[in-house]
Formats: sequence, C-alpha cells, structure tokens
Amino acid sequence: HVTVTVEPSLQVAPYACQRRTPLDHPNPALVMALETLAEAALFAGEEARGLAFTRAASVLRCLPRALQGTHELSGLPCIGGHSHRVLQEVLEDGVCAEVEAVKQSERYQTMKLFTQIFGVGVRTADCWYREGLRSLGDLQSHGTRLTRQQQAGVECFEDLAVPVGRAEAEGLACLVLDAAARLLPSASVTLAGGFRRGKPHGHDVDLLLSHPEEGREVGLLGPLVAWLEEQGLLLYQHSQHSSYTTTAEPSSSCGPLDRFERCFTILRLVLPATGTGVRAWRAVRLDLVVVPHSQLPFALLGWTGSRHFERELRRFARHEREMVLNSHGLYNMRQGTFLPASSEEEIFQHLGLDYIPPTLRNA
Ligand code: DCP
Ligand code: MG
Repeated sequence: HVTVTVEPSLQVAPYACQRRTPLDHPNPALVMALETLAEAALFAGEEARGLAFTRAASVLRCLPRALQGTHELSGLPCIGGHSHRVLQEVLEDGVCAEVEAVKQSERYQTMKLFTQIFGVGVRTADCWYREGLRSLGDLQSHGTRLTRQQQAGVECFEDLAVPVGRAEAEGLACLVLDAAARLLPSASVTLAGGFRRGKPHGHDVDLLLSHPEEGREVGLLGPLVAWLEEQGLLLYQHSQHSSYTTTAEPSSSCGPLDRFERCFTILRLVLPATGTGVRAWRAVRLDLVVVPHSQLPFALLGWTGSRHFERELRRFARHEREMVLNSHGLYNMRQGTFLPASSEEEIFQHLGLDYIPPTLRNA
C-alpha cells in the first residue's frame, strides 16, 4: 500500500473583505516578494500594477498553510502571470532574482527612504530622486525647500523610524483619554489602525475621539491640542476642520483622508526613567480624529484597516451591492438612502458579508 497525503485544496474568496486574514501566516517569503514588487510599482507611479501585486500578496496572506507548489495556484484568485512567475521562483530557488534586483536598486532604496519621511509622498520623492538627491543629507546640502510638516519629519526622522510598541500606544491613548475626559466628561478614545488588528508595533498611533451624545464632540480638539502644547508634549501639529456635509454626493474615494476634524501630530513620548545622560523622550506620530457618535462604527471600520481590506470593502460595496461605503457612512445608491449602523457587525450585515473581526482584517 502506498499512502498519499493529500492536503485539502485551498479555497479563497475573491474579495479580501470576504476572507479571514490573520496577522501571522505560513507564507511570509512569498508575501514579502510580491509586496516588494507592489511597492516598487507604486514608487514607479504604476498604481494598477502595484494593486495587482498587492491583491496577489493578500490572497497568499490568508492561506491556512504553506503553499506546496505552483500547481496549487491555479485555483486561487488574483494571481496573474507575473505574480505566478515570481512565486514559482521563490518556491523553487528560495529567492526571486527580480525582487532581489529591485531591493538592491538605488531607485527603490532612495524612494523607500524619502517616502518614509512624514509628509513626503511618492510624487515628491520621485522629484527629488530625479534631481539626483539620494539621502537626507542631500536634501540639506541642496537646500531643498521643505514644507513645515516635512521639516518636522526630517528633524524627527530617526525617532519616527523606530516602531511604536503596543504598550506605548496604549499609554498614549490613556493620556489622551484622561485629558479629553477632563475637558468633556464621557468623551471616548479608541485606539484604531494596526494596533486594533493585533499588530505589536505601528508606525503611528491612530486615535478616534467621540462622545455618546452626538454633537458634544464638537469643540473638543482645540482645547485638547492646547493642553498637549501646554504640557510641552507637542513637537508638531497641523489641524484640519471637518468638511463633512450630508448634502454632498457620497464618495468612496474621498480617498485615504475622510472629512473628519483631525489633528496630525508629532508628540514627545515620555520614556521610562533610564540612566543619566539618556534622553527621556522619543518623538512619535499621533493622529487624532474627531468622530460624531452616529458615524463611529463607520469611522472605526475605516480606520482599522488594513489599507487593502478597506479598499476591498469599498470595491465590494460598489460593485456587488451598488452601495458607497466610506468612514462616514454607507449609502444605498438604488434606494438613494443612507443605512445607519450602531456597530461594525451591522455594517457587515448591511453589506451581506460575514463579520470579520479586526484581528482577521490583516489583508
Ligand atoms: N487608511 C486607509 N487608507 C489610507 C490611509 C489609512 O484606509 N490611505 C485607514 C486604514 C489604516 C488606518 O487608516 O489601517 C490607519 O492608517 P495607518 O497608515 O496608520 O495604517 P496602520 O495603522 O494599518 O499601519 P501602521 O501600523 O504602520 O501604523
Ligand atoms: Mg497606524
């Protein structure tokens, strides 16, 4: 008798928001290869190509076991010819020559460095690259004009490159909650972003501020930011007024940024006491977003991510349900009505999707 072990075949739903994607998964090398090419494509301004690699990587992220060979790819969605070749090479040789070449390239390394600066996007990084700039030192020696935000980003570059730990993020959330509750009793603060998905580290801290009584949250942000300033904790801030109106055409492409009142900051994170001569603080990025109570489930869903999970939720809503989803609400285009929700679960229900908890949204 010959015993053949047959692994159960891999079944993957087409939209990332229909899948359960944990943080840790059994195919890190394959995912890393595809995500590197996705990033390089975005650096080249080729968004569609970048998205194709991101989709392929996201499919691999949700597999329950290691991929055995390319024969298993045929049943999976979103794996195009290029991704297929990359995966085959990594499966057979352990590395993919194209990916290694990208990682070594001056272009990729420089774009990665520049886009890591707070306030610098792909377009600015690309301009600098084409001007021949390659390092932070070059920005200075060439007298490159920086916005106030970029200036702060360069000054705090080394600190901001250090990931924020979960305990640090929770500590900041508590600090903000204490201050907010003194200014406005019953104010709430929710830690969103990657930390809500269970990530142990993040590049920033995303906090949603609200109040159980709709409208009471208005006017909280100014005094809160002023308090942080008085405490000497603010290294940088810029605020943005709310620009949300219910009369405007709902859009799922108000893009990365929704229309909530918010404050982007760089904060002094006070560190536990250490030896003498050691600086007692580190700069960290903190975003404060003010959300009216009725929009909180939508904002929470929109700010928990991952970015790809969000993109897929919106694409699913539009193409499969004729609905527009954003961080403010859910709009049924056929009925011409907004669908209210008092929890994230209800939003998934409106969309006819199984509920995916935050820790399984790491698409
Ligand atoms: N977001 C989004 N689209 C964007 C930017 C943000 O949908 N273009 C949402 C999803 C993100 C969340 O906001 O998860 C927070 O944005 P971050 O850039 O802080 O992303 P994360 O918190 O997921 O990552 P990190 O751990 O690096 O902070
Ligand atoms: Mg974050």
